[in-house]
Amino acid sequence: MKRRYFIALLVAGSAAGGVARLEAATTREVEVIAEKFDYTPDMIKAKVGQPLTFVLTSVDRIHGFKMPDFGVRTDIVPGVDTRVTITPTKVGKFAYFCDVFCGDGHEEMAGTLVVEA
Ligand SMILES: [Cu+2]
Repeated sequence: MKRRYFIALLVAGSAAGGVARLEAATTREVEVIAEKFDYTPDMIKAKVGQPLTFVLTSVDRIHGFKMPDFGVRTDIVPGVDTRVTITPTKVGKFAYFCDVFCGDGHEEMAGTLVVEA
C-alpha cells in the first residue's frame, strides 16, 4: 500500500514538472554581479554538501570567474546569465577572482566563498 502511494506521488510529481522543482528546492542560487573591479557580493556563504549555483552577470564588460579549488572557470558576459554549480565537500574559505584582464584594478577583483559545516 505504501509503495503504491509513493509511485502515485512520483507520477504526479513528474507530470507537474516535479523533478525540476525538487532540484530548485535543494540547489541554492546566488546572483553575482561583476563590475570593474568588484564582485557583488564579494563574500558568499555555503554549506558542505549543498549544491550552490552561481548566476553570473556583468554590467560593463567581459570578466572572468575562477575558483581553482573547485575547478571552476568561466567568462562573465554582459547581458548573459552564466550558471556554474558546485557542491562544496570541505569546510574553509576559498577565493574566486577575475582572470580576464579588465583594466587597472583587475588584480583586486576577488571574493571569498565561506563553506560551513
Ligand atoms: Cu579582471
